[in-house]
Amino acid sequence: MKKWIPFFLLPFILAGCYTKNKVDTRPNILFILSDDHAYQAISAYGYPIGKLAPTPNIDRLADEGMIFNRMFVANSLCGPSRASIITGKFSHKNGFKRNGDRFDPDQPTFPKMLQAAGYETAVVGKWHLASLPQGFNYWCVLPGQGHYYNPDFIRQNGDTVRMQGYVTDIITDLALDWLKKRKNSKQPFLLMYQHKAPHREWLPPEKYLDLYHKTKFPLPGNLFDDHKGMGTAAREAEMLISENMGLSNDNKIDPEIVTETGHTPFLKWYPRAYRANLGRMTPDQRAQWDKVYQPINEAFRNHPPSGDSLTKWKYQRYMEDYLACIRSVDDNVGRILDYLKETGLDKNTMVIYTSDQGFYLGEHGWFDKRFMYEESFRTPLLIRYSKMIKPGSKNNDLVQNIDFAPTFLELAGLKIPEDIQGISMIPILEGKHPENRRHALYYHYYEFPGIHMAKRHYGIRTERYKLIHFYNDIDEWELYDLEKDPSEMHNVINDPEYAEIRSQLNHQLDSLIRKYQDPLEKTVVR
Ligand code: SGN
Ligand code: CA
Repeated sequence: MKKWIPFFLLPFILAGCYTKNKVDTRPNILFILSDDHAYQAISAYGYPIGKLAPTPNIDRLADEGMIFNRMFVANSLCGPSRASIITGKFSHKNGFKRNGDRFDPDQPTFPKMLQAAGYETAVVGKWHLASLPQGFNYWCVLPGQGHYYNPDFIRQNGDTVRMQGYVTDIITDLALDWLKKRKNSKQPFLLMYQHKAPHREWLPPEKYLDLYHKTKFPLPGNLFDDHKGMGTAAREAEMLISENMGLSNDNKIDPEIVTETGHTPFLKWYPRAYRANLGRMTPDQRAQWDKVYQPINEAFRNHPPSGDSLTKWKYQRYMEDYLACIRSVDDNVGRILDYLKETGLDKNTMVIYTSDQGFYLGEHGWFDKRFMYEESFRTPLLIRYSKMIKPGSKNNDLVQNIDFAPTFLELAGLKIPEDIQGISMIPILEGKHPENRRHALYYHYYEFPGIHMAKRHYGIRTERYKLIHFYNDIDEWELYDLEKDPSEMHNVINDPEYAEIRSQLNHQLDSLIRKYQDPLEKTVVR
């Protein structure tokens, strides 16, 4: 039977064909997410480490765009942070509170909304949300944390395949291949280019294994902090370089030498992890590894450091490997930025560089993250988009990772759904100082008990102060005056001089809890 198209529908059908053939000039979005990249380790931020281990390609985004000095996360942990980024919501709203939870992939996310509105979307690299990606035309992701050497990837057809090479290079190859394949596409794109590096256990690529072995990294002033000025949560956390960092898995000393020199692995699985990491290497990769690490092992065996010298030695080893991983991220970011330039895509692409949280590089004696203290709560953010952002801009507004979703939706000309909790950064990017900007940040961390034993807490950070409540197996409040005490060494919660401030902050915190509708399940013990 012949089907007749009703006459009144014809204009709509013709308009549909027309828009299909027309180039959609809305901006592209290249979202670069690294894992555990501390702002202290990006040279554009100007910290001493950045001078010794520069990141020239990431810095290009600061020179040509905007660098944010006050970018924070909603929950300083990988999975939760990624869930907040794609939903624009706090963990209690998107349901992903701890690593190990499963992200409900049926809920709305900004990639889904962009895809539905005509964007071509892709994600490559670390995903870490347990469920598989939705809302992407193309994806290829690492299972869980992924591996540095010869990593496995889950492909869209459901296969898991092992790819030979170094994870940061491979993720970049996948991103570039996708960009090249869609070269003649008329649609704008969203590419989420997400690195595993520089996540623990910091395995650098072959060519950078000894890159920083001759560099002496300055010790943070509070490397030997006893946390007496802080609180129980800081004292009981298991993230000390001195005690909880593994000589084998983290510092790359053979487990037999660890035992021989009178040390014990802090956790039973550390030697296993060391062997598993090395066990993935090809004979050639392994030979290059041994060439660099055997002399370090020998030196350790012959003159094993102890006490504070051991802590300093571990810190130095940690920085060498961590920063060498970052060097490779930076090189690969350079490859992508060069491609954008060569093809002219740079003009119509917003490029974002950020990390899933901050990281301790020895501050308070720690590695890892989780806490609402500055180094883990704050994360790097650099954005370049020449049509909107004045080159060389520096921003001090309080922004948070729940702000990405509304920013990208607004950029694409879409309506921001009412239930998104973030605020679009577009006015800030345009150089405005908008009235509705954030004056206080809310934070909530849940993963306790668990690895590193950082207790549950929530709190508020204003321009100057931070009030934190640690709960569940304790009930303790901490207050820091960030202007007088930027390193957060002195909890002034019981100082009568701060009584008035404390009650004001309490009040403000209550209103944030109400505003964001956090049910605060204080009684949950897992
Ligand atoms: C692993 C790490 C931990 C880290 C968590 C979470 N150990 O368990 O040190 O805190 O991931 O990191 S490792 O030796 O196995 O790497 S997150 O970035 O995924 O949240
Ligand atoms: Ca992380």
